[in-house]
Amino acid sequence: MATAPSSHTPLPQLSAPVAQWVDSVAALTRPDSIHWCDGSTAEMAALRDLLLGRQELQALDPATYPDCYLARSHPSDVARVEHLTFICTPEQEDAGPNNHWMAPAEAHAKMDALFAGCMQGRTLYVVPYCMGPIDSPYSRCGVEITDSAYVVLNMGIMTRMGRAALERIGREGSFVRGLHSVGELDPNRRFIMHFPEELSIKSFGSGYGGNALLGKKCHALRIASYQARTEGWLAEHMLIVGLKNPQGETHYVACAFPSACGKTNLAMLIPPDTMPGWEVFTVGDDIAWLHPGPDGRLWAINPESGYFGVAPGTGPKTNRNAYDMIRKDTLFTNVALTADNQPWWEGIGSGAPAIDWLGRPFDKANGPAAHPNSRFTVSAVHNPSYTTEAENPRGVPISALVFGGRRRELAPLVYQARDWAHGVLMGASVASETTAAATGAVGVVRRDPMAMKPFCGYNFADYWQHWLNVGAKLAHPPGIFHVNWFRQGADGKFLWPGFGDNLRVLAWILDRCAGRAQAQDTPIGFLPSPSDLDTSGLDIDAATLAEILSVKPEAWRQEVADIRSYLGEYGARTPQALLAEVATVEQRLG
Ligand code: GTP
Ligand code: SPV
Ligand code: MN
Repeated sequence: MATAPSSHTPLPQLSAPVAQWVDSVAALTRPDSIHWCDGSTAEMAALRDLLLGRQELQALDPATYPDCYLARSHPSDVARVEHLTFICTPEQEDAGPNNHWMAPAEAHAKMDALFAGCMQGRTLYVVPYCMGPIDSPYSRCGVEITDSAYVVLNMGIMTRMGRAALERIGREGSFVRGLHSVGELDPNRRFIMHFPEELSIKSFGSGYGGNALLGKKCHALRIASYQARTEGWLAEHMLIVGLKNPQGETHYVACAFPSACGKTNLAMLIPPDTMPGWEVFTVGDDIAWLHPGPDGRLWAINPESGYFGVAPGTGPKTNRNAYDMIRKDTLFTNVALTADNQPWWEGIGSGAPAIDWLGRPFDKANGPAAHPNSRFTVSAVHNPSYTTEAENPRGVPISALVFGGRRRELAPLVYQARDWAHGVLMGASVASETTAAATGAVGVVRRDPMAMKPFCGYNFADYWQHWLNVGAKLAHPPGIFHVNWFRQGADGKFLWPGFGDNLRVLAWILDRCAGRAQAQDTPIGFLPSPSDLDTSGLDIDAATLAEILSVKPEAWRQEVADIRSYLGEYGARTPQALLAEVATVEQRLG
């Protein structure tokens, strides 16, 4: 007879399948000791002290940044490594042209050779976690085995980590297996492998972010997107934000922007002074799991419980909520330091760097003081705009879905899809300049469909069909929109003020969903006229506003030709309905 788990039960007894897996991993990796994480405050403090003792963590000024710490990663290990990230399905076609692929047997052999004996002299941490509220039917659990105490600390902030997660695993039986070792941090012995059919992940050779915190991109996006397809839901690279208008109605919006393109900022924006009565509630800043509800609406949970946010650009004028939230209990990675031991990064708005992210005396000849992908890890409850709706097991109903990219040219400030299928094309067509969130060139425009290019765990063609199928199940689908905060003038300056002023665009979006706002019908979708946006008190001239709200037919004809050829790369699997949408836009452009 099954008995309810008690808080006195030793952790390994809560789930025999987890204990067996830990034994087999220990036999392969040969750690000196094994530590089952319970997620307690005392455990986190002990790990922090361990890292402080090893000088892998440094305390920041306790007067201005209490309980804040700096970690420096290996200089070659500062971002996701897309070229070393693989989807290992039996058939290469199922991973698709959007992924690097390796046959599962080959990938396991390669990884197991790297893992053999790799934890000698180290502690193996067993990290049980739950993605999503512990009591939500939409949440999914996993266990990460890692030899990095820094990873454990981060997972403790970013996920519901510890005993409660392991108890749920014990009840449910199934969990995602994530095996991680920092190895020697050698870029030539670094791989992030996903086995979606086995619900498992093997990651070796990196201790950074999305490569190493396996609950985040590896589980909650790559593995979850694969599961979501078979189960009828969506796992997306989206923030979730609630917006209460002055009339007191709250609507939730989910937005997919590529890495380092503004999700954290939009999720916690502060309304401009000229929009009194608006309130903003953050549900999530990076990942959304979306389910068609019995009421025909789309419902979203945030599987995470913290933020792993970009530090540069975070200042009191751009993102006051984030600036305030990272003043205590925050783990910083690869930021610079002031002479009085406070964290510093480009865009913080005060102070001066004394020590750069590599620990050298700052010299501007060496480039930015903080690494452009330096980050903060902080619990979501520290966000001034946090809402307990983030703990609602049902999630929140979504009124609008918004895609966006970072494009200095072409894409207007905002436009609306005519219907769901057109919106899926809009998502599939997202293009954006690459950023420092992944290693490689920065500022190169590439297609990043639904902001999922690095994160979709299967063939994009099948993914677009799945999006179409989900829409067909929704009696009340959200409106679909595209935004671009990043248009630049010839002088390289941004044409739109962005940040808090983005609420002006979100307000138009919600009014469109409510059937209240005007728009012009253009070949690419519905655009606001300048007078349709609330521009009171806005610092922008009429010509600039007209420019970012215009559609240039010749440039768009070229864009649509490029979209058609991009979709063609997916061959016969590309949904016909998507190609029909391309044909409609082509015809409207003439
Ligand atoms: P990931 O965590 O990598 O998925 O990124 P994200 O999408 O959450 O990006 P984030 O909000 O951290 O923004 C990345 C960078 O873009 C930061 O340097 C921001 O200051 C900057 N940024 C965000 N919103 C805006 C905006 O509206 N306008 C401009 N010009 N910059 C912005
Ligand atoms: C991203 O790159 O989209 C991130 C940071 O959110 S990481 O966790 O490193 O993936
Ligand atoms: Mn992200």
